[in-house]
Amino acid sequence: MRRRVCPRCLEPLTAPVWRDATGAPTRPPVERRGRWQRLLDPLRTDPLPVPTARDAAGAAAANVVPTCPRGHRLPPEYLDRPTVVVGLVGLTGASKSTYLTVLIDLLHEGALAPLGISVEMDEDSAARFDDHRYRLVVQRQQLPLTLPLLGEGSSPEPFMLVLRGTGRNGAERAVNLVFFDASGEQLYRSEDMGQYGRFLFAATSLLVVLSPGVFPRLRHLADPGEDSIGLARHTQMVVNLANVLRAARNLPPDAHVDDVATAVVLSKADKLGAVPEFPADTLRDTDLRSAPLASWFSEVRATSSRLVDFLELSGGSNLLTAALHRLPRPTVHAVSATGADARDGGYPRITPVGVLDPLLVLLARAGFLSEEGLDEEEYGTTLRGEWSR
Ligand SMILES: Nc1nc2c(ncn2[C@@H]2O[C@H](COP(=O)(O)OP(=O)(O)OP(=O)(O)O)[C@@H](O)[C@H]2O)c(=O)[nH]1
Ligand SMILES: [Mg+2]
Ligand SMILES: [Zn+2]
Repeated sequence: MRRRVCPRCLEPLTAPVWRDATGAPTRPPVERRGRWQRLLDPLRTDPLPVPTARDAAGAAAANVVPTCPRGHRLPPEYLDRPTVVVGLVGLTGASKSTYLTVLIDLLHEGALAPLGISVEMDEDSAARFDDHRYRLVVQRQQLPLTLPLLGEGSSPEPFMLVLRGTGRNGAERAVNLVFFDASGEQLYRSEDMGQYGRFLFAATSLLVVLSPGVFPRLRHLADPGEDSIGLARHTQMVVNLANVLRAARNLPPDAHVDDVATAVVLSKADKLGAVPEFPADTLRDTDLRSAPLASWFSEVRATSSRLVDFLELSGGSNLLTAALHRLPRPTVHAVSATGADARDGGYPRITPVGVLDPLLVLLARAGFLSEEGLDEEEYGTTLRGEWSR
């Protein structure tokens, strides 16, 4: 079972603390308790049971809400669902915020509907998200750089979503999907990762965003400031990230991490159209209506290795070696969030391509979608199974 954490302060959650309208801790407003139960209470050593939907309904009526030990309000029924914590990692200007804004917008527009999955967003996240969306998608302006955090041990405010679908047996399944988008400036030094990247300790899914302009042979595509960052710093970022993941689990530096998956996103791929070596057909949208997910996934596996070849050819061998060997279960994806370069602060249009794939893979790795097609062995077994019939 995954460790449950408060999405705001990342404190572990075993049982929520219930609070009244003034914020004072109070009892969960469950059914009336008999004298015997009250007498037995002090003898209890097991943690309080996780509240059910009925408790939550009662609580809402009584103006009592479940919170984490530090008093952060939890979304309704948060603890009833497993949580997928996605951490975005990438240096300044990599396209983390732009990609995430476009991705969440597509989710809202029903991108997962062909899989029978609906998406809701927590009220508080929705208000913050709307600001980003309005600026990028409606006004077609560049997003501002994400501000670095000040307080040590803090984390950026997450975007919290709930995905609901139907499992194989017809039962409803739901998952909390929590995204953390930090400032690239604080994702490079290992001490900063420890101080401002606490979400990385709780992350089960990683989106590592790399801009083409940072690769030596693609330097002519760099946005202002990007070419001065240097590829070695990106490699260092990947190595530090790999160390943080293992440290969070008390594992030695080269240990296998089995509960995390990584999607490496080659962002701004719209710029790569004019690069002759770029395998242009790897930049495409997954049409979930035209083919089953498993066949998209075996294609993802193939495009991923072609993209690795391309990036190695572009001078990224060291970076790719670090990412593929040290980050858990990596796949590489070509993505364009906006479809075009910004000119004078504005995009001519917003036409995203390939944005959904990395998330689909991460959701499969986290167990919310079937992983079929993603791994060679698994595909091989299916084939062998067919042949032996
Ligand atoms: N051509 C193209 N440019 C993009 C795309 N996404 C982002 N950019 C450019 O890259 C700039 C930086 O993008 P951001 O999303 O702010 O980068 P970030 O990774 O969030 O950066 P920090 O918040 O500083 O860590 C944007 O202002 C655009 O100029 C894309 O899909 N295509
Ligand atoms: Mg940003
Ligand atoms: Zn909290």
